[in-house]
Amino acid sequence: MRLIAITEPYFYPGEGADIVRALTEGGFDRVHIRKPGATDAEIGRLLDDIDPSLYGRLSLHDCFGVAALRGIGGIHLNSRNPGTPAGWTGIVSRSIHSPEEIAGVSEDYAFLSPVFDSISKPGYRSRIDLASVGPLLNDRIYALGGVTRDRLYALEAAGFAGAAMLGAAWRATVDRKAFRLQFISHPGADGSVTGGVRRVLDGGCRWVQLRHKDASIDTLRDEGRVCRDLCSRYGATFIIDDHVELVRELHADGVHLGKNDMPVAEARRLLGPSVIIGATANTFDDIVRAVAEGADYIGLGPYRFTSTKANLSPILGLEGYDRIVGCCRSAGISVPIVAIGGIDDDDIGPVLRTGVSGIAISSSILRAPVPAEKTRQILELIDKNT
Ligand code: TZP
Ligand code: MG
Repeated sequence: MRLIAITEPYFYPGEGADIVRALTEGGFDRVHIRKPGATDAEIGRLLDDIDPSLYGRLSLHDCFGVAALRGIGGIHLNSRNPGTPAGWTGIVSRSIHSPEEIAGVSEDYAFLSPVFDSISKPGYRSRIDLASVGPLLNDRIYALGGVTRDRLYALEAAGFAGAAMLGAAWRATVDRKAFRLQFISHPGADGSVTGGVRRVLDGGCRWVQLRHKDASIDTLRDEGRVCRDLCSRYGATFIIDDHVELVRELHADGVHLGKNDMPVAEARRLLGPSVIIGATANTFDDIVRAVAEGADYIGLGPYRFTSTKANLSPILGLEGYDRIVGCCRSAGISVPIVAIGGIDDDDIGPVLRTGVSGIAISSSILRAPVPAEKTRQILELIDKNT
């Protein structure tokens, strides 16, 4: 089964190195550089960061002149660039969107999409039936749309010659088990957040968000270093609240952004696809927007009133979660959602039954006499209810 990676539509720092890694260590046979609206100079700068010995394994979706000039192996035809340029002797591929189009493919290969509901285009649902497409397929048809590594076997069995991945090729994977309990830090009596982090990790929590609202950047940097070390030791996911500028420096796994923080799309372009970006939402529309901008998970809340956060959005309650999670399901949005805000033991079962994937907690853990023990109990409650 041949494997192709398609780039994210935007440029980001370090992308050339990611493409090299995909071709040399990631198991990909080819990389398609798809950058709608990019200039020749922008594509040229990306190519400068890639060893020319790999150029034969690249295809360009735009700037075909650059492909000819730089000795790129392939071009991919699309509505922006529908024709093969005169004199082109390299590989040619294109996209098709229904099994009926397979017979008309005369190019070297074609992507048939969407074979699954798309990861990168929320709401782009599949209408292709894997069980019946087999007899129509030939050795030039690659599956595209919602492809992940754990779906490759099914695609091979269906008769596809290969598969193309976009989102799954580059994006961070949210550890679903770790996601089920997220600790939101809050300063203790000593003014520091790190004591609480130590205790929840000891209790088995494997997802920590460093949140310290009034701390200076220097304090955050110091606390962040401690949290990074602790999370690495316990194999926990480490997320920084608000501070996009600290993510690279502290080697955090991700950042959590609220409505008054840097927009998700802007953070995505600065940080690239492999950093987890979480977004706060209070409505279904917030979720749609955040996912379209590239959020990997959603913090949906508040569940009820809490003094941990100032300027709370309207309280959602169980009814709010029911309604919003239902809207996500109907729209084909499968991004993991964590419920947040004043959640206590008795809420865990009912909140999880609305369909959210995790629970984020601060005060009910920190106020417990033994926070590590409380963490263990909450994890047990979560596991009993999922
Ligand atoms: N966002 C919405 S509520 C909240 C945040 C950060 C605080 C959650 O803490 P607690 O103490 O569990 O309500
Ligand atoms: Mg914030």
